[in-house]
Amino acid sequence: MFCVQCEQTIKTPAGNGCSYSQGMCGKLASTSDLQDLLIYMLQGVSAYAVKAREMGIVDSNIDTFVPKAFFSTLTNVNFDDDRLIGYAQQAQTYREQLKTAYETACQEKGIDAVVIPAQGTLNLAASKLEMLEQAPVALLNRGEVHEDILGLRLLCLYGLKGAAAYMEHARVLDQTDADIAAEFHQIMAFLGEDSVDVDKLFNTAMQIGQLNYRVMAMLDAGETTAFGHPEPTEVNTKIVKGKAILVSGHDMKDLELILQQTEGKGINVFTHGEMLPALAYPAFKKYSHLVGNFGSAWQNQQKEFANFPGAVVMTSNCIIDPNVGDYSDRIFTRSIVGWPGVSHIEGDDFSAVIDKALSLEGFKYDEIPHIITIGFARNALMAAAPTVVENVKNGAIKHFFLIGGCDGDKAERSYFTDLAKSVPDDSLILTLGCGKFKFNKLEFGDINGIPRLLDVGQCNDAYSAIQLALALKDVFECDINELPLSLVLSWFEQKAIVVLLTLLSLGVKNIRTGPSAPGFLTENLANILEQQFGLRTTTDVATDLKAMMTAA
Ligand code: FSO
Ligand code: SF4
Repeated sequence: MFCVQCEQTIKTPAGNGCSYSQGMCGKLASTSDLQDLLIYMLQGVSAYAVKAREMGIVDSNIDTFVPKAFFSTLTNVNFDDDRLIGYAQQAQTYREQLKTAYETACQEKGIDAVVIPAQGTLNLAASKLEMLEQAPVALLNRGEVHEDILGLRLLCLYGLKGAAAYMEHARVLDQTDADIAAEFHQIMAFLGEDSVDVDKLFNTAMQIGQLNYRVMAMLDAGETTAFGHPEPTEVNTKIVKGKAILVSGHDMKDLELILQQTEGKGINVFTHGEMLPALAYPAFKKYSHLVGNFGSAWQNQQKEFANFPGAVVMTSNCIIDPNVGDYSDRIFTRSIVGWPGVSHIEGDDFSAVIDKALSLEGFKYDEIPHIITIGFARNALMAAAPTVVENVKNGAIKHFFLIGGCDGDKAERSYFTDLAKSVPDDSLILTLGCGKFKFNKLEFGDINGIPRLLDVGQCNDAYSAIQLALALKDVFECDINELPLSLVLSWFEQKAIVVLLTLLSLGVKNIRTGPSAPGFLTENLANILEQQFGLRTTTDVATDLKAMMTAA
């Protein structure tokens, strides 16, 4: 196996990456190899999707399948080998379908059809064991390759994984776009070619950032069309007596289905992790049995789910071993999520979850509520913008910090709590992603009625934060980098990588990422990114804060 895609990857002087029998996340070498094989097959599908498009052939089912299956290879998404094999086999079927359609169209027009080697021709073996024997051809560090080239390829591939995940989140809400799909296939196919062209790879990384900006806009449209615009909302973060279902991950459509199907059944529904922002959408406010948020970010789930006396639904990333907390019989996976032996729900029927929740004890008592305020996404931010501008002009607000991204296990991540606590009182903090749980239950007060902590939403709601920055830039008639705005991103996995690429592709400079640099970025690449974008890794709070305030 070779996997270096997340922040907890194994780092050694001999080279970074999980490459033994198991990754730090618990992913077995066999699962990792099957994921690489799946990616290889998907690149073959995309290569023929590009060719087919040249002949006017577009298959929307295949267009949505590729990013969805690619999503299954993100960190902490799918650990189930059988499902991964199923996706790879489906990819082969689709590839052959496109290939035949393309070749027939060429024949009809008297054109020589191009034969795509490698990913375009590999036929999957019949058994898992034989597939694993095939897998070395698909390893991400295959062949003799300079480490900087490999690093750039991985920056692109891992970034594209993040974009694929957001494409799938958008698709669930009926949002697809043929141009985005075409560009996605083109990049996917290009990455299958194992390019050694530094400029081309670098430009592709920026292209992925731009592509993702459009994907996040599409997802934003999907969410706000389906559920309305988030509005500032008070949320209880303590337990409520009664039978219970906990919904985690990013897919709010699943939350809606669960709320509809639990109505009148005497079950309370709680959000967890990245589902917290759902509580701010108008569409969910009519459900009185949606009672609040339970727990915090993904890395604490083994403790939190173990203590949750009800059923748990994992709608998307991030899942970790449910056997550790002994709740594997009451957690359910959805969509591309998978864990061997855990019940997986296809279709829209959640009765298995409901039956499980009814069979469990539920919470026996109410806790004294602890209220936090969320819901400062695009519309709410724009509504507040004139007051914010006024307060900037009269000097009450001097600085903006965006502190967000992913949360994670490492002790160094207390940096983000300390930073949020240390920013000057005359600054606002925007936050998003599950990284917010490092400080979102603390009290930050307000500046002339504007809460100092503004929870923008999920990691993909970076789109909303970007809209605010663009609006402020217009009001103050300056470059985005001249705003008194500092961005500090906590990164863990590939969604954060693509959000970073989006920000870089929009020309945002001097972003800090932490708690450590991605393992796939070599020293040379990190230097180039620092020179071109001022991108750097976090150091300590006092030093970074001083530098950020001086730069402003
Ligand atoms: Fe977190 Fe996981 Fe949203 Fe990520 S739950 S770590 S960036 O998948 O997607 O913020
Ligand atoms: Fe290692 Fe992260 Fe890959 Fe898991 S996802 S194998 S921890 S790099």
